[in-house]
Amino acid sequence: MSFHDAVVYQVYPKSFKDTTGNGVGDLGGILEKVPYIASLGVDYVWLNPFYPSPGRDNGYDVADYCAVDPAMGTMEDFDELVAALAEHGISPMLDMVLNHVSTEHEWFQRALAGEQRYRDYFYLRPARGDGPTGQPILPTNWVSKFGGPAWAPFGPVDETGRPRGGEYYLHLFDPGQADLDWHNPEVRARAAEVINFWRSHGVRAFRFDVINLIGKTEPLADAPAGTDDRLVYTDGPLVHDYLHELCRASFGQDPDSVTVGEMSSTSIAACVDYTNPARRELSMVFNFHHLKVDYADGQKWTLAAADIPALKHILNDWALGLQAGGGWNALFWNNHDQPRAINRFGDPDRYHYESATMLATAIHLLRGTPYIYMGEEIGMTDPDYTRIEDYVDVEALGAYAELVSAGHSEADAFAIVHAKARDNARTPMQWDATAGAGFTTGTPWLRPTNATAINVAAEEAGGRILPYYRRLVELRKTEPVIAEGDYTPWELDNPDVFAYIRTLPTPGPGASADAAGPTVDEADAARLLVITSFRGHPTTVEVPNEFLTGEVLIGNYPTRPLSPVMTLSPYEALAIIIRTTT
Ligand code: TEU
Repeated sequence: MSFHDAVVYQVYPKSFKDTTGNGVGDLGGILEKVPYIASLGVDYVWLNPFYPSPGRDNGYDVADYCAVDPAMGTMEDFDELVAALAEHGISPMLDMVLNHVSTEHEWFQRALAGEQRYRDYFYLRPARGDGPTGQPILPTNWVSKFGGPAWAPFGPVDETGRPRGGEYYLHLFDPGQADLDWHNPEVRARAAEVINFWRSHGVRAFRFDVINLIGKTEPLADAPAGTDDRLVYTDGPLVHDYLHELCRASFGQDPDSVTVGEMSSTSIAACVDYTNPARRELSMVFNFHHLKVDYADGQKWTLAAADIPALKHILNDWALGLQAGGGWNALFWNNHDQPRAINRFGDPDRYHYESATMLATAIHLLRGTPYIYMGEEIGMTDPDYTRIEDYVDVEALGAYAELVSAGHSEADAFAIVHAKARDNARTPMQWDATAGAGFTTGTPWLRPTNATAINVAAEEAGGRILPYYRRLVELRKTEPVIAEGDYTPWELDNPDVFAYIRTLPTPGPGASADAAGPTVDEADAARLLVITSFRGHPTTVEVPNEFLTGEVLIGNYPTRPLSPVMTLSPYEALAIIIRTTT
């Protein structure tokens, strides 16, 4: 499949490069940096939303799906960017936020005006009576992922805060993001129209935001007491029907289309079905289970050391599960919603280079499609913010308020937000050591943190992280075992080391149902042993005898003789290949 040897670079437009001096990134800034993006060797650039938006959720509250926010530029700027990327063989991947729409979008406004056609685009429900203290019992007991109830008054409210029209609308995220009712065929048709509009601008790759929330089972029902309400509305069976319909009506008409679904709180079984090519739904999925191993009791807004054994078992289970079902995984540590992985799973203070490159090796040589989030290729870290006022994200500020109201001290609440906030990943791209980090000549919307030490210019002038990432991207294209080889675990019970073996050609049928893989040239027959230590102290790993005569394909420490039991240095990564051409 065309995307098996691809690598995706994620650009958060608001923080990538500002060309107007207003302190906010724009499309012109991305255009300016196309040569840099091309120098990474990547194939796609995922652009977070740049559409007109009130900005309550940094663009994920879309007010017009088929336009460019004037603060980001013009449609001509976008078309110019597409052409410039194409000159380097790179395709844009656009972010489709179709589970919900801004309450300032025309559709919601016309629903508020009473037009039944548009009222039917949304989940509008009456309260279910009054609770014991006289408060309204909302249509379901669901909560917003940004805090508070998931239902808000639809239209003007009376002096008690109840909607005069007696209806509430569903918003699984911010109240400014109204969930669209995908049971309505017209909503599904409008979604296809949006995608086809961007296809008409040459776009062939799409990322679908929380797309496994569009199949909410009717009638909407409470989550049983004490259970996670996400289980009630996530991964509904209708999601598969709607994705297949969307594929046929839009992106599936292009043989070179590539799609990725962001799957919140999902399962391996569901993701096999979302991504097995025979089902014509999506190309691949993001899942987040591996990024919850530093959550206490599964709760994000807590502090807990990363559980490395759990992490490697999750990576392993997902690799085996999708492989067995012929599915395909997006491989990532970082994105615009996650604190930076180098802070969560590495030690950027004592082992900056080793942590960054070990983490990269761990996923870039896995079975799946790797994503590089802007800045991780130069080892960018979380910011050294010291006050809650440094943070702006709606989710983080909501969490801080809830933590304080739940009895946490302001210092403890800040410490949790400081570790978990999405803003940590959204600080401006650090291009050089100047005051605005080369991002802006104005005042950046978020303060860069350590650009004097960590920036593109420094990496280009002799750094070791950026060259290492470029090598990993290159290897995915030059060593077919990486893109197409089967995955099997190695030393799965080693609590410190995540290791695995890739094999090409894949063993007989049944090991990997991915029948869509290309035929394999015997010259590409190989086995690859990948070893990554997730510890800041020496650890040991066994090396299978067959690899002792192998070639070290890539590693982040000076090579040394291979031995049956090796002591790994802190955050060491090592990949050994043996050519098995018969
Ligand atoms: O994120 C989905 C989501 O669940 C996020 O809340 C994210 O997983 C969480 O913050 C991690 O702790 C998508 C977008 O990526 C995010 O930026 C949007 O805020 C959200 O959907 C609503 O569109």
